Amino acid sequence: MTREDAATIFERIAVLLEMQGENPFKVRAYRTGAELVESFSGDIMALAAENRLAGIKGLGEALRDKLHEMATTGRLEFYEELKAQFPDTIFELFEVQGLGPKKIAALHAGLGVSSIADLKLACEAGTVAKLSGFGAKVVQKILDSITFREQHASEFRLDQVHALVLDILEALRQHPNVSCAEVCGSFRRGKETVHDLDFLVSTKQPEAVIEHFVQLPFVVDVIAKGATKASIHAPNGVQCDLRAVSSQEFPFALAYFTGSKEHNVAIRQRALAKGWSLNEYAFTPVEGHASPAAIPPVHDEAEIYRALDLDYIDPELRENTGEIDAAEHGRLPRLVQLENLRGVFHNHTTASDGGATLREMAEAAHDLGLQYLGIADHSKASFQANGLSETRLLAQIQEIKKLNEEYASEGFRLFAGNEVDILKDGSLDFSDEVMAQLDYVVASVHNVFNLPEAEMTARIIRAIENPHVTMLGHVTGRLLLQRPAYNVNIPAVIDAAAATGTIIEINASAWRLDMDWRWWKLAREKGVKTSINPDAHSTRGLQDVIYGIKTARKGWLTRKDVINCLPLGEVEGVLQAKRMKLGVVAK
Ligand code: DGT
Ligand code: CA
Ligand code: CA
Ligand code: ZN
Repeated sequence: MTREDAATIFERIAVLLEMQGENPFKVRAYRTGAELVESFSGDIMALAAENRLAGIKGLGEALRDKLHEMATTGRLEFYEELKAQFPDTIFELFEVQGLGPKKIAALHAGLGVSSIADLKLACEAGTVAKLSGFGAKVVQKILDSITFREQHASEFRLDQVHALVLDILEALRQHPNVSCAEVCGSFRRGKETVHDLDFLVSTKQPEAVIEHFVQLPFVVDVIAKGATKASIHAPNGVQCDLRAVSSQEFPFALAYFTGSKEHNVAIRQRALAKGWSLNEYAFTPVEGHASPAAIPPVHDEAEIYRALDLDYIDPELRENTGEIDAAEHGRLPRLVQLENLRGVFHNHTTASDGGATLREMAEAAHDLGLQYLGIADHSKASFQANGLSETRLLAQIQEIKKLNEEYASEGFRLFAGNEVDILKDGSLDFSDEVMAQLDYVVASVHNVFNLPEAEMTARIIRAIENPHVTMLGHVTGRLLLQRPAYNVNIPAVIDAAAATGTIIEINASAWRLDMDWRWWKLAREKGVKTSINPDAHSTRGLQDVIYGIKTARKGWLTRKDVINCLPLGEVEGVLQAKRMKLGVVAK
């Protein structure tokens, strides 16, 4: 059993116990256990198998025994028995907005609702609205959430496919007959969600490679299989297509299957203008063309672009939104890369709703090679996330100062910040006096999502106008495939950020990727900077920056646009710049 499986089981136990009205401390223990198992820095399942878990903080005896059982037997009797009291589909209900354990328990006990399908019928029949604690408004919210999910039923977030992509590429590359293997399609273009995954190999023995692919251990079923292509389903339901081509065809197929379709259409037009037709296999002279240009040899994708008098276009830019013109005139941006990041802001610790302590987070960041870590736990209005009071925040600042004395000799630094709630009227959850003591502030909306656009926009702009608000957190509040963005006028927010020198984050959680890549070209033109923020709630969460990098690249951003590419020694000035500009600290 993998650590992810074990963590999921702990999380589900917490949910089921909560539904049964178990004592909150017991529920919390399983939830903390799940976080811990996910983010533990050693091989926790191996330790569990050997009964060597004693002394790990946050893991009591009951959970240690359960982990041991899972690591040695591959199952957990306690969970099996608990689960047997509910239908398997019960967990879907937790993905519906507005439903928590108490409401789900009431629906289950009162109406026998145990799946999203049941819930939809019960809402439509009017029986849910009659349950105590529900009402017409709640029912409407549930129905909206179900509709939104249905509209996105065949999409996957990056966190749902990322590991699978790496596993498949490795399995393909290990095959002796494969010379090159790549992932293409929307995944290669760094889209925030994908419908299916498209793989490509070059080989002289396509049939052997196709056979290998359809027999990979995680293949659930084979949708189609031919001599040079096949499609399968992976365990989470995502479809994976594979095509096999020769090495001469590979660059053409790679370009073609990377798309986007719109980019391909525009590129083919350019080829036609030279007298060539372009498909997934080659350039060929257009039949009957008066004077087709000579076709140069092509060994890689870059040579296809070169043949068309274009600079190489990174896959993330291939959306036909101006990249071809920029490539023609040598004006493509040099896109930011993961290696450029020097630190990260917006991270949570056990002080609010994170799973790792300040020190654990700092050490994890340091181990990743980062020079600094910004802490941004929740503020007091986010009580459901154990947000900090003024007293606890000031104590955390002191704790950070002490740790920094220790880290100074290692060239590492913690920044004291906070993710301060933007209240309904746009005022902030901490006073200016308190915020002035922080190195920086991330301001975010966490409640009252249903305001009309003008009101929500005014609320956010009011927060932006506060000189202590260094950056704006997850600007639209969307949860990909689960909750739509709230109504907000993004161009107006961008203008306000530009006028005040407020940074807009790219929240790198695969659930958010907010602000969306489609807005960044505008933001960049207006001079707005970003910070790629993992919003980490565990040490492992720090790695979500890989998703944020994709969004930044898709938004045409360079390292100069991303403040956390700056080294320690320079980034401090950027954190203070807005306060200086707005005159609350001396220049
Ligand atoms: P998605 O929907 O997330 O799977 O998005 P893509 O872009 O991966 O779309 P997919 O899997 O249907 O096709 C992969 C690529 O193959 C696509 O980006 C461009 C290329 N392609 C597919 N069908 C066509 C087509 O009819 N015309 C052209 N020009 N290209 C196509
Ligand atoms: Ca695809
Ligand atoms: Ca496809
Ligand atoms: Zn937040």
